[in-house]
Amino acid sequence: MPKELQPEMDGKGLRVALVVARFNEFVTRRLLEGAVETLGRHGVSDDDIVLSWVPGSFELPVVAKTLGQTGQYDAVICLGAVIRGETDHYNMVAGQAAAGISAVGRETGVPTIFGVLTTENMEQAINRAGGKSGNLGSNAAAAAIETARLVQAIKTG
Ligand code: INI
Repeated sequence: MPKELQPEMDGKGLRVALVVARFNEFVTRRLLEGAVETLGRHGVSDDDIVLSWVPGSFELPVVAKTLGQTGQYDAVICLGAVIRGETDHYNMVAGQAAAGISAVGRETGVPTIFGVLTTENMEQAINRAGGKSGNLGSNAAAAAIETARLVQAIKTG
């Protein structure tokens, strides 16, 4: 049987950085609430969470990278809401945020979580930010804990 690495969903002692886009703040505040609630439920202390706001989702990667490079965090969670408008600005912002956040994780080695909603309209966004379709911020927090613990387990052998 293979030796399976099974990260515990225990957040105690984990240091987590949250980066949140102010654009569509009505939605992103709810993502933030979901993330903080889930981190706390899994044992992450308030004292071990830092929060940075950025203007929009496009700015998430550069701040996530700066945080990751400090070596002070076990995970960085990026939260944003990109809602399709009249122009193709949506595609640019959503695509660059996704590619940038993905690159940050690879470059820093720090789990960097994509908690950016991409929806056709505000109603869909609200549904997925604590409404009837759950809360992506909460999912992002759970992904951060699991991935951070897995990385630790791999490093410690
Ligand atoms: N930023 C978002 O987070 N969501 C959006 O829906 C959005 N739209 O549609 O424009 C958005 N634009 C701002 C962008 O993220 C940058 O802050 C801006 O372009 C300055 O670099």
